[in-house]
Amino acid sequence: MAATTRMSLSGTSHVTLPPEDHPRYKSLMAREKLVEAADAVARQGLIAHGRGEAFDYLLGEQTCPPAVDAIRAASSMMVGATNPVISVNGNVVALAAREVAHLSEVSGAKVEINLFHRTPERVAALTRMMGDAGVKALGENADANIPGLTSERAKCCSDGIGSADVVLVPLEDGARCRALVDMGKQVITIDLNPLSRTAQTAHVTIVDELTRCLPLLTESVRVGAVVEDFDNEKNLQKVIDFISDRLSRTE
Ligand code: PTJ
Repeated sequence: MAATTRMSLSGTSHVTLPPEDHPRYKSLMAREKLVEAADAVARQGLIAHGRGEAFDYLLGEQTCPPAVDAIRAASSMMVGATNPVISVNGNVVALAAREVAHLSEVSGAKVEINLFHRTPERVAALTRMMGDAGVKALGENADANIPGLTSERAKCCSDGIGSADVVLVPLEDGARCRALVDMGKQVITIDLNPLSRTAQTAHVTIVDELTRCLPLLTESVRVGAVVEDFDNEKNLQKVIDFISDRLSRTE
């Protein structure tokens, strides 16, 4: 099937979309979603997405066995939390607003728009997008700061991240992840790069693609998985071994 000119995802313009039988259809449509949400996604987010794509190639675009273990550990942490919060940024909302909404519903976690490149316009746009997915997200009335960070990226809500015991921060910047850990939060991240500072700093790092991982995490929360002996450092090493094995077998 050839590429077609079709109505854009938002229905506001015509764009050339990949044919549905294109081998990279899912990946190309993810790019399309980010481009469509251009006002809400930071330009830097497009670069971050490209880095993620490269790591996903190395993983074979699949949820690897260590990621399955990390998903179970993360869900156990969320189930045991008193005040869990899902922190979302531009990329996360553009790619997975519905999946976040579902996880929030099943886990009881609040959702907070929490941005690195924060502007009132972006927070408002992302709040609307989460609203369209059925979630009343926190973030617009940020009244607290994440200690150790300066400027707009420090802002958060006292009834959200400020008072959370467990925070899920997909696609997070390393300094902000470190600041959340230093606040005493239990931090879960989803990050395709097992070598990133965020991956190395969080308590549970799920090395998997966001949209592939969220439904698995939601299901694991639903069944109430209990994991008591998770070692993030060892798990990351297993991911690196998984990638190395794949690469050494590639002809
Ligand atoms: O919307 P804002 O203003 O909060 O900004 C968001 C970005 C993503 C720009 C900001 O948080 C940032 O700069 O992030 P980093 O430091 O580039 O880290 C993003 C990490 O997410 C990188 O390690 C990528 O490999 C990874 N990543 C990118 N896309 C995906 C991903 N991990 C999982 N699934 C993805 N789809």
